[in-house]
Amino acid sequence: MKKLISCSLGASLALGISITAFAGDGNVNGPTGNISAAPSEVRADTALSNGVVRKVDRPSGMITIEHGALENVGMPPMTMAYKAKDAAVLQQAKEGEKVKFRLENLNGTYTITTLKKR
Ligand SMILES: [Cu+2]
Repeated sequence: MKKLISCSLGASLALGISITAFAGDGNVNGPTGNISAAPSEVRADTALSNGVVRKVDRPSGMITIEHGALENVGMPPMTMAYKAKDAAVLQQAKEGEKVKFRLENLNGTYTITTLKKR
């Protein structure tokens, strides 16, 4: 039995929903040849967001950032402390500075993976 997963619904996939288009147990007539190779809704997965560093807590590795909506993690505008991915990220952060940064949800922990002055 073959299952064909639809790849055309980028938005649904982005929400973590996989859609089984055909789950028949009959014959599937081989490759259809019309698989779209140009997803129309791919978001730049490394997009940076604007923010302002409000606080840097080096001992705990936390950076407080005031930011707008972060689409990739579904977060509305807020000021919140996030974990720095590593020492390099922590070192980039300076209180009061405007930055571009990338926040990702890594195993349930919101983590700043990239941060640079803008
Ligand atoms: Cu938040």
